[in-house]
Amino acid sequence: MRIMQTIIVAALAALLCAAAALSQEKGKGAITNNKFEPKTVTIKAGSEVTWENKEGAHTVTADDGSWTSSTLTAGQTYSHKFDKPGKYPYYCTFHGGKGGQNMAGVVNVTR
Ligand SMILES: [Cu+2]
Repeated sequence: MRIMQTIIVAALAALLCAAAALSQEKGKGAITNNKFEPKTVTIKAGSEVTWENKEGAHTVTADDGSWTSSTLTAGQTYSHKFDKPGKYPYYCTFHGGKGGQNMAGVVNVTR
């Protein structure tokens, strides 16, 4: 199951089980040590990605400004649903920049 491969944080396993029970595919990302893990998350169109902030204060902000979280502190999550296939680069406004600078990642949305 491809979505399982995006999980790198054991603590999210319980959440994954809950998500797997739903018909909609979900993507997960963790925010740690001033980086997004994994840097690229691949999901199917119509799916949602949830980022969980493990430490520090960060944002998840689209390069094109079309969506953004508020400032997330440790333990907070942010979710965004992606309806159309494509590559959606994002970054942290505190530690990264547009175009993949430093603290940044990509959501790859497939059909
Ligand atoms: Cu940050």
